[in-house]
Amino acid sequence: MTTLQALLFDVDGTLADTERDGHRPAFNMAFQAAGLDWDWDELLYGKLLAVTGGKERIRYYLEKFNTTFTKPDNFDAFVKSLHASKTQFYTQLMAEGKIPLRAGVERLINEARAEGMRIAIVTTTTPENVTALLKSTLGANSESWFEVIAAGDIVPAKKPAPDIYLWALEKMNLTARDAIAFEDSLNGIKSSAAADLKTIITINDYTKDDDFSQAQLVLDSMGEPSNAFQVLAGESKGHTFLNLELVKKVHST
Ligand code: XBP
Ligand code: MG
Repeated sequence: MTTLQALLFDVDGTLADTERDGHRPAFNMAFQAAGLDWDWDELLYGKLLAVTGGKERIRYYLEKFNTTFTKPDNFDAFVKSLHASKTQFYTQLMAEGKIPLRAGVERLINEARAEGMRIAIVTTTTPENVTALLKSTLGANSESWFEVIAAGDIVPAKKPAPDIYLWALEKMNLTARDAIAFEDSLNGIKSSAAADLKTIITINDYTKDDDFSQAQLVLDSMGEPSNAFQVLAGESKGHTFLNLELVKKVHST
């Protein structure tokens, strides 16, 4: 049996519910600032989440949901600048500290650090967004707790491709058997499973109906000692919240 050496955390939806109240409003603020009348409401945003990556999502919106928009000649530059503006609005929103970490996330990260477990971030979001979220929730130096921050355009093929997980594993000099992934979405589990990683899912409103049959354990949240998780699939082995002991048990099954 291989010993668990590292925890690989997705960000959006897993560490915090950033999509509905962070990314979505930031996109809308950028659209408004650019004089565009586009408005991504909660329902539409759920459909747009089929595509990961903000620039990719803007293109997908125009291909599938706003087909009458006349694209400017310099379309690539237009998307890039619109997305850069969205990143600015998003990091401002994070700095205001309105988005907390999900239940159990800080506790599990602290436990992992106390035990000397290696931790990393593996996400499709822009690196600045990760920095902003970590600073506002875990403190100014928290970014340094993570050995690798694999984010954004580091690999051209974003989740559901396995590339970002494979990149992080290579950087850490680990094989998939040495680590476990934490995800919240179909694109996330597709990516981690294709990288051969065992995966624990914590669902959210946008992902609760996704197919998580490739996951080892599916929970409504990581839970807390005073606030038990709900097990949606897999075995919680007598535990009522996700701690390192349960993570290790899941990894070894
Ligand atoms: C989240 C994403 C990201 C964010 C937007 O993926 O798909 O694209 O929605 O961020 P994950 P950017 O759950 O893997 O973190 O606009 O910076 O791309
Ligand atoms: Mg996610």
